[in-house]
Amino acid sequence: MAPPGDLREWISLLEREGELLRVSPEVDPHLEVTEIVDRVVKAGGPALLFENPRASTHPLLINQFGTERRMCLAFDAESLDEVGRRLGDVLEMQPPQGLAEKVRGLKKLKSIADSQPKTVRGGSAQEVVLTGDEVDLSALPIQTCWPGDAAPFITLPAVITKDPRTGTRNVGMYRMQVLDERSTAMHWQIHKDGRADYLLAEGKLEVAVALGLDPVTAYAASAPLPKHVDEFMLAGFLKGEAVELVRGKTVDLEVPANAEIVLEGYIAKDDLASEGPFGDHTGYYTPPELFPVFHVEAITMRRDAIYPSIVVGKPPAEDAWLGKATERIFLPAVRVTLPEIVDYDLPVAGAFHNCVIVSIRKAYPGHAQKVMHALWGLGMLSLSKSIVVVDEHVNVHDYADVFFRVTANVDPKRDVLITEGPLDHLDHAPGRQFYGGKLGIDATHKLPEEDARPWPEEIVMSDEIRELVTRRWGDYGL
Ligand SMILES: Cc1cc2nc3c(=O)[nH]c(=O)nc-3n(C[C@H](O)[C@H](O)[C@H](O)COP(=O)(O)O)c2cc1C
Ligand SMILES: [Mn+2]
Repeated sequence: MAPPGDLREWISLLEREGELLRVSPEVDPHLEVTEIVDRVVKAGGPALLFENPRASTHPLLINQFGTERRMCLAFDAESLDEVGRRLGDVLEMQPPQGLAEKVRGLKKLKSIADSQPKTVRGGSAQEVVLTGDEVDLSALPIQTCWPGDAAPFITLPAVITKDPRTGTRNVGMYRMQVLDERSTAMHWQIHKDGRADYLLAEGKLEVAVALGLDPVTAYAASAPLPKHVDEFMLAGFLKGEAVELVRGKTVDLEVPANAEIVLEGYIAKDDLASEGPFGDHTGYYTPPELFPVFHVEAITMRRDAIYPSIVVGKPPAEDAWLGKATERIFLPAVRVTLPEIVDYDLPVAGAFHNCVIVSIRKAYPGHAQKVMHALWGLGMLSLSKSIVVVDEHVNVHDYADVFFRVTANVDPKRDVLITEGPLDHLDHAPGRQFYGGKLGIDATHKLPEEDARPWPEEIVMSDEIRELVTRRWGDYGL
């Protein structure tokens, strides 16, 4: 088995696994879908295929990523850590010893070579081609998610651009507010690669937006890769099969051949519109702000195209597992820089950028602070507002245990670091946008050089007694 090849295969797989329900009554993409999905997500329920969204002929797929199990099905993996290991394996490649290792090494090299996207002549994404006056975004069942939202928003797109200097592709997931039948806003936040491409462009930047992809490629659009790395390559690597691309009909960009829907067009320099409010994953509405306008010049589609959507809002929402996938998949990559990291957890309730809990093999005084500073300098983790560091044996996913360490092991005067730096674009708490305070909490055991008294021993039962009680458990009549 391999991860699903396109959205249709994914839907069939979900259906076979009892992970998808078809909803046939007419349902309104204006708010009604959100309330249904919110209840289903919070109950750990299935993906939903709304077959008759109001005022559209396109079915709407939602909650495809809403549980850990579906996320694992998407990657065809037992666990998300297994997906991370696939990546870690190639990141940690060493010169092979002996024949067996050499063969394994070659396989890994092949998997990297095969991950390069390949251009094919045609694809189902272009079965229908609409241009000029035929372009009409209102034909799609685009959701207005929350009552205070400014308009309908496309929420699960893969936005494709090229760096005007180098030609390197970028794929990112950025919400798009519908402005009229043929234009949307493009919510390129200040730290993102798509925005960098836009800022580098003189005049116009061509843009293509793919909707309705196989789940791994859709996930890859949300992955925090360095700017020069093509997200389609990551998708190919994780799928074990190259992403197939076709040339756009009206733009000099390649788009996934298997997409359900593709929007082609351009963004012109300094052509901005007020975007928002939008009820975002922070749990609050983001206020109106100027963002670039995307002019849609062509729409290509599969016949009977299915429109994909996601609702974000107060956590937990469907995007929780997209975020958790990134957390697990990128752990080995974080460890390349910081091998002392045992594990980390970005709590869903912390909207991912608000809090990182990290466990380390502490080896020297100031080690926790070193890790905090390194994380504050590492990719998108640099936006983390607070970092909690615990010792290696603490389970970072057990928030009660973490709370115990934070309260028991911390002298607030000595172990709390308050500094400042860049913050998430959407963080409403700091006095200024983009920049503000950072909190580091060192909840590790303290060394004498860190101005601590001899650290007490933690209470742990001896192995001998534990084994004895396990052995005798049946005798106690408990
Ligand atoms: C459902 C969802 C919606 C997102 N919406 C936005 C958005 O509107 N703007 C944005 O800058 N990032 C958004 N993100 C995060 C980006 O997709 C993520 O940072 C990605 O790495 C951006 O790609 P880039 O690094 O190539 O810019 C969203 C992520 C998800 C999962
Ligand atoms: Mn990128």
